[in-house]
Amino acid sequence: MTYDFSKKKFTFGLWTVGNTGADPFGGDVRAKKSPADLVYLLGEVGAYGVNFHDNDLIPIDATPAETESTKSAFKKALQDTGLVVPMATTNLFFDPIFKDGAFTANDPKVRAYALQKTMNAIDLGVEMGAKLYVFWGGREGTESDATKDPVTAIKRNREGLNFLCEYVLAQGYDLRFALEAKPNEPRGNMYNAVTGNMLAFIETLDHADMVGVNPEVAHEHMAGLNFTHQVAQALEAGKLWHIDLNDQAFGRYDQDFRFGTVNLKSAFFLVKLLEDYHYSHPLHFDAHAFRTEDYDGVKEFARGCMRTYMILAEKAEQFRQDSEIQALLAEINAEDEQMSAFFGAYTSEKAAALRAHNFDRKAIAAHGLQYEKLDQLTNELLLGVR
Ligand code: GCO
Ligand code: MN
Ligand code: MN
Repeated sequence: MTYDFSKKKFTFGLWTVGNTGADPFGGDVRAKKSPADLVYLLGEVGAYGVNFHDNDLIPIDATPAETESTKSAFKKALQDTGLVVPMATTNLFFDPIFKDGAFTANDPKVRAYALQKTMNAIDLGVEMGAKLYVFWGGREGTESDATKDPVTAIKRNREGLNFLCEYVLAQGYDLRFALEAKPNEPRGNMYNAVTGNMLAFIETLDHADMVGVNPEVAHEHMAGLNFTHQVAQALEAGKLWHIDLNDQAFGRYDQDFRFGTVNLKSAFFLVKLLEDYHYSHPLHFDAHAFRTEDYDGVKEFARGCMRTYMILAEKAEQFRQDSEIQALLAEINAEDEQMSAFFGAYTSEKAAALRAHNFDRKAIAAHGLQYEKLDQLTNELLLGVR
């Protein structure tokens, strides 16, 4: 079956389809492609957009001439393919200067350099059309808490983000930020480890309204959490402005697998949530092809991410249309008029009536909820036999 990928804002980072397969145990298995060539590859598979870290596009030691020629080849590729750049970000983890973090590093020179590098990277992102700027604290953490006061780290992080929000406002850029949590890797432990931490932290910023989150499947799975619940909290708070889709077995290293590779059922509930609430921001696949693949395999990987999303979106629609499932849900969620009188805003009359009400605890508890049946119907729908 073919799918019309243009119905969704599917995006990939230059670092995702451009991943050359190196890992801590072995080197590159695919030849490095230029940013422009990666845009053409994404155009071929039917993606909507491409994201980048500053140094995915412009190497950290590029000369002004190299910078200009890379930028113009990249812009031409965008024009030729019709791809857009919805998001950009800074590489604040690769260069050795960031070995102790960026905004939270103990060395003030590193913290100042991180701000300078991010201002430049924001300019580059905006030049390419980005409307969203992601902050992933790649090395904002510790191996040992003997080395850094975690409260100081929070304050440094806040100061950095406040400074950069002001920078964006001063430039008059139409740009919002999204913070991406990760519990560990590459640091032993990272600050603001999960999306819930980020949501609480954002409310302490000077321009909280400019800052949302970019949750990633793999990161919350690494922390052993239910990703859909993390996303739901961000969504309900009006802060889900971007999402990193991939997959990851619980308890393993940072795998960055194709969306749906391992946990198809969780992926379904995630897609269902996004579709139910009409999530309309980019769907970014922050993942890469298996190390066994050549560039044909990379294209299979990219198409596979998008196909799985669309198939699961269809399944979510089928779930909504399934009369047996919907009848069960209606029964499970049925209101009780007598109880409605107790809900809503507090009044002393309500409290008094509630205190006087006699609940038949045992009869209420004796009632089976049919969740076994509902979950099995969901499985059968996913297995394609409904
Ligand atoms: C990771 C992260 C990164 C970020 C990227 C954008 O585990 O390495 O997910 O891929 O998403 O740096 O900020
Ligand atoms: Mn990741
Ligand atoms: Mn990510």
